[in-house]
Amino acid sequence: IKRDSRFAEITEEHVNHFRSLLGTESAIIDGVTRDATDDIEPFNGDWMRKYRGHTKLVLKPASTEEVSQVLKYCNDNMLAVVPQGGNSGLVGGSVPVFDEIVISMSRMNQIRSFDEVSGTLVVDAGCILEVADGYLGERGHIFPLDLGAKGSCHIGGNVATNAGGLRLLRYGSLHGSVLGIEAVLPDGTVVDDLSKLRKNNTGYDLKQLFIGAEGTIGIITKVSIICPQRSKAINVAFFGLESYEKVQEAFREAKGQLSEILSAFELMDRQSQDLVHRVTKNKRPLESEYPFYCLIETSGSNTEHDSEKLEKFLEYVMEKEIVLDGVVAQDTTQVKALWGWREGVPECLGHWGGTYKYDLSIPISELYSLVEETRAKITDAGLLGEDEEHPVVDVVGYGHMGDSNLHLNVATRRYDKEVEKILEPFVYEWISKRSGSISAEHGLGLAKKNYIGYSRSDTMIRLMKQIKDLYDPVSGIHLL
Ligand code: FAD
Ligand code: 2HG
Ligand code: ZN
Repeated sequence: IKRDSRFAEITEEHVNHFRSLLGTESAIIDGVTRDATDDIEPFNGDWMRKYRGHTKLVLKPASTEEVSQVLKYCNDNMLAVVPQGGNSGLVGGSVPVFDEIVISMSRMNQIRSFDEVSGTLVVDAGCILEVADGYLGERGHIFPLDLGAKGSCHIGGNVATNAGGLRLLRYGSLHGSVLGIEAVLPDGTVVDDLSKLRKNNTGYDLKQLFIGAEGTIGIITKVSIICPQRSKAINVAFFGLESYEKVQEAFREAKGQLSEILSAFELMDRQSQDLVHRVTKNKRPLESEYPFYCLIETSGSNTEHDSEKLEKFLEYVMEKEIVLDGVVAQDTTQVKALWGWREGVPECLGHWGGTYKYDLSIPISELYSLVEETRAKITDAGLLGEDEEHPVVDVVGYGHMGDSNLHLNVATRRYDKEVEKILEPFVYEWISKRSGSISAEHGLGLAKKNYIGYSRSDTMIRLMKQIKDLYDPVSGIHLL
């Protein structure tokens, strides 16, 4: 992809303007008039070490008013921007791949209000997810989203990507829990829809457009969100199973028997757990190894009731040989350790170099066969092996079984064109044939932007372009 030549190059005059606008020195990392190589570095990289940015200017506004002034000026002067939250995204959407100005939300990180009766939290977009959840924890509540990047991702970034995470099964999508949004359009207009109401059927629900828009129509500055009660009783179990058919049976039983207390049902294949083990060297949860593993979490309000339910469920699935072996965490340390085998997968996979990531949604019965087919293709091409000559370490599948969301990951020693040629468009075509989604929860970003047609019809893409044009007529259709 080429830089859009309609956009202006940044000059000293622009930088001086931003300096007068934002006031303090700490609000600007300036590589235009000064050497800021080290400071600017983190804003030009990404978590996967896959994308490289070339920004020379990072702006850190401290208020909605400042975001509005910055965007208006950039719009008037044809300066391209990219919003950046915690920069934990997995599709390259937050990286200034040309020379865009990074609008970092990191200084807008206050918790604005919390209503303990309704559970409504209002936060700035730059608030880190774990910080908000910690705050809620002290008040008996929980953030309705949890994911491995919680220590760095921002709530604004979560909403902009419509992140799914580990407990969507229980708490639903952000499209349901976000009650209001304040955002700034490219021309500086402040969209003041920071409602705290659960119900509001007065016209179009425009805030939904910003949820999952990945910053393409504006920058989210504040979010109001409904947060559930934190459960007193949390149990985590970890199982070994002999086949993907048994995994499906276990999921059906878990839904039936654990019903309202089931809060997560995660899937990991043997290959994913082997790689975690090779990196962490931690003691495995089960004595033997199995082709598949599941992690089940329950959360409820009554310890005795929950334990009884879980025990009955365990007895049943073991007796029917749906599950071959299992372990239940006995304390919070063990809960964390078991979750580590699931949450640690993305990080451990990156250990050898790079990972090709596919975040897919397809009907649950076919979910795993794509992993097997992909592994066979990579193996047949002679690309998978133990030594340096082979680019691929392994092909693994894991993910949010409860949401029919598979993460097909190909762990590699280096990003390699030959590997890529086998994976794409094969994976996208496979998904498209089954009317699935090529991006279930991570978004399009730069990685998937050209593949949207595999999951959306021409009509849907045309409607999206019309919305983009409406809110951002200057950079217009080029972003989609
Ligand atoms: P960034 O990466 O900074 O930005 C993401 C996108 O949103 C970019 O396009 C950016 O321009 C835009 N953006 C950021 N802030 C704003 C804003 N305020 N207004 C408008 N646009 C904005 N994702 C899941 O869905 N589920 C998971 O389980 C999950 N687990 C992960 C585990 C790990 C270890 C890692 C590294 C990532 C994981 N992710 C997961 C992906 C990622 O964490 C999420 O996409 C997260 O929501 C991104 O938030 P962020 O603040 O880091 O956003
Ligand atoms: C997860 O569920 C994340 O762990 C990351 O969504 C998935 O790295 C991936 O492919
Ligand atoms: Zn995920």
